[in-house]
Amino acid sequence: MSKVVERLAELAELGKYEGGINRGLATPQERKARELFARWATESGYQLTQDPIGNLFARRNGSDPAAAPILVGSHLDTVPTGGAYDGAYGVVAALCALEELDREGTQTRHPIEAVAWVGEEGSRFPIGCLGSAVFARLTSLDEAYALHDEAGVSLADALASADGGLLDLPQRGEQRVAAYLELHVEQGPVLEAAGVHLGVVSAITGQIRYRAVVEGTSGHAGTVPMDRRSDALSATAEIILAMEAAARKEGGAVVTVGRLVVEPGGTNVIPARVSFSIDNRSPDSDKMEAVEVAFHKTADDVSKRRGVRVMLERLDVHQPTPMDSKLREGLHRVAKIMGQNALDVASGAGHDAMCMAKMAPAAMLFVPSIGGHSHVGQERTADADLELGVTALTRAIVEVDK
Ligand code: HGY
Ligand code: MN
Ligand code: MN
Repeated sequence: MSKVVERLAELAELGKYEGGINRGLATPQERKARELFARWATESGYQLTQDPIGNLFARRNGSDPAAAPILVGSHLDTVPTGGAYDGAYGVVAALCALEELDREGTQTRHPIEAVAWVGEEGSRFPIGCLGSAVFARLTSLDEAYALHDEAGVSLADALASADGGLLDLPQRGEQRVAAYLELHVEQGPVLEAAGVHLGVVSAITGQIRYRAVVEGTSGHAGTVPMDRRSDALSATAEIILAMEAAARKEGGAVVTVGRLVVEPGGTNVIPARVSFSIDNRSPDSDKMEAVEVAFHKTADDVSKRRGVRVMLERLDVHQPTPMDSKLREGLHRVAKIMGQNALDVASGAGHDAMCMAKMAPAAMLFVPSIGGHSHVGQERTADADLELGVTALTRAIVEVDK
């Protein structure tokens, strides 16, 4: 069994339950995953450092110590019903690529750093790509530390805790990045349908995350006549369906309400307050705008017609992010040399590469997801594709180093 397959199986045990894998940021299971990465990297002789939010960097020296490092990595955290490959694959593959360079005795000019980003999913703390956003200075450390989970625990406290916190490692000082590469499972059906084993990402879709609250009036489910109600949940339903209709009408836009809380939550009590998440995405920012406009139009309408109050808070905004064209050409050259015809594919999923592209040339490689499934326990990629991806990543590092 290859190292990449073996290590992914070991990681998949951390946070595993019948619903998939759950490794939220700064939880004991996710800390164990960071410890495992640190152990593997140390065993292979790389210098390990950590930054203040918990990102890990395993450095393989280049011939020119003054050169800025090439960073290669992905994230170790998962959504609550995660699979074994989203994020973890790119982290393990980065380490395997460095070890492959050692095995073949290839000396790069740039130092190469395998990176494990923290908090990419934004599952426990509500900002996505948190570790890479802080690293790329898009979010301040203080802002990040002040975030809190649904139990009211702040990230600062979670990172200070013994069982979920930072590891005991030297601080990463270096801030320069020559280039960023990320290998990831596609999480969609395109490569499999095309019968292609490698994808070169053209662009990462734009994404806006919000928190919305609708407030109405509670009351007895049996005695309040329908024309006297301000039912927060019925108003929310109208808003959600209006956003969905706008996304369908625009085409190429997707909107998802994945989490919704109804208060007070009694079966015979009219809902007084609904809070819910909105995940609005499109490769075209005008379309994301159109979905947000649909929210506000319907919110105004139901406020008047149903007597409810509607609030919307933007939590996280990422504009559509094109990948670096020169790096993309390099990835195509690598695929060609490997006898693989790589497909240009857009990424509907968000990635740390969105943040890294703000501070350095960034590019992504995809391998196929079986059935396109992801963010669910049955997420799966064939072992042969996992191994092919590591080879492509190793060759890509050498290509980018030139
Ligand atoms: O939500 C996303 O697209 C990513 O998996 N965090
Ligand atoms: Mn994900
Ligand atoms: Mn991911």
